[in-house]
Amino acid sequence: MLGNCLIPIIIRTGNIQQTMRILITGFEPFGDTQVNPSEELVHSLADEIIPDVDLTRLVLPVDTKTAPVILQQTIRNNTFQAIVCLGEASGNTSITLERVSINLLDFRIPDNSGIQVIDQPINPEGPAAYFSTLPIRKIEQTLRKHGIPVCLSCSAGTYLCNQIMYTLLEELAINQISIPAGFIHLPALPAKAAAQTRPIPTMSLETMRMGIKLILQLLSEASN
Ligand code: PCA
Repeated sequence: MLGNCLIPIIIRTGNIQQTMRILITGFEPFGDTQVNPSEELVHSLADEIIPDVDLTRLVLPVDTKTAPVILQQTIRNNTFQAIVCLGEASGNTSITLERVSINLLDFRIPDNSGIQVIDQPINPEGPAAYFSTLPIRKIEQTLRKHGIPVCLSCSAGTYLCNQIMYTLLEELAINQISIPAGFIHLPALPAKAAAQTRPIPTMSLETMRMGIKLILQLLSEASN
């Protein structure tokens, strides 16, 4: 006899959606960039609720020694189901989906700790390159459909962004973690163009934010 006890019955209907744990990273300012769009974007996603996405946000230093270690530790201490790393590529006109990272450091300018690495491999024992495992073509089509400028790129450069992309993909490959992961470069923010007389292409934070939200949605839908 249960008396007055109420026994809750939970009835689930339709698809049971899984929450997807995604890591998104940006970089602090560097060189002549006062405000890095990737850092702004990562901060701006704090108040954003993306259905079925559990987002971890991280801003990395532009430091060749510490940035890779911070990223590796974050990956090792968590179980992410997708990882998207962001950085600024001043001069780019579109959200740029990097296809490949190469095993080379060749800095045009020193990093924020004053180190300028020239002609060195990231890992002397590592492969020449790692390819992005993000669904790049699908991302490109989705952004284009929504009127957001997007392009594919075959070079993430030879500075910190390339180093972080290589480190990310190497960490996952060595530990046999098969998740979508890769690097996306962002154009400069309008404030950077306004601060100088030389014309440079820019994109508003709002447009970038729309683009990155669409990418996170697409990753979570693809996993369900
Ligand atoms: N862009 C640099 C490093 C940090 C950033 O935002 C790059 O493209 O390597």
